[in-house]
Amino acid sequence: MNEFEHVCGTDNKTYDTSCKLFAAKCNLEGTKRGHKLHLDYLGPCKLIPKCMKNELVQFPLRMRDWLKNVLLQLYEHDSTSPGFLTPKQRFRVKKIFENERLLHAGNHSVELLVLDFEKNYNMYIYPVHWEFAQLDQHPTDRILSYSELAPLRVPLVPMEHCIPLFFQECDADKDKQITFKEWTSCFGIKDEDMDVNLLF
Ligand SMILES: [Ca+2]
Ligand SMILES: [Ca+2]
Repeated sequence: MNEFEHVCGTDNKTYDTSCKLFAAKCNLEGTKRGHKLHLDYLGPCKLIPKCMKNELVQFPLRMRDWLKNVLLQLYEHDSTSPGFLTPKQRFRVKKIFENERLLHAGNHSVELLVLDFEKNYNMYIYPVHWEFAQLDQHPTDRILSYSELAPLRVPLVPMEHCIPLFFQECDADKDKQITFKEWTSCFGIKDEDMDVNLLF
């Protein structure tokens, strides 16, 4: 059995493959346990350290920076072999790219990230919108369900132990879904800067 195929379920049990997990979920269909069983992260279940309050505060800062960097990388790939971004997206990222070159790329300290967010707030608006649109596809209804969040959380949880708590806190009304407004506000985007046009 390939170690890399193992997955950890939200019941904190290791399954040999994601198929086995979904088979278990199928077998439990109609039960509360089945309803609550999801793929938590890739790899066997392991002890994930508790996310501390100060780490949780830092998390959106690092996540925003990460989203921005992902977009900038796509932009660079797109410059040599087009197709990664639509012309509209390209135009938006171009502005970020030109500003970002003034900063030094790389691993920034939390203090620097806080400062950068205050100073270059506008640069972060689009990456937060972009990631929401990437995830909100099944269906596109401006709400993220647990399974829509999975592509983001599943590969990251083993490295980013604050992700589960972050999403829990993001879900301000605790209905197990993250609306567009909940998403933008947990990344520090002001209400007046929420723009549905940026989702296309
Ligand atoms: Ca959706
Ligand atoms: Ca919610």
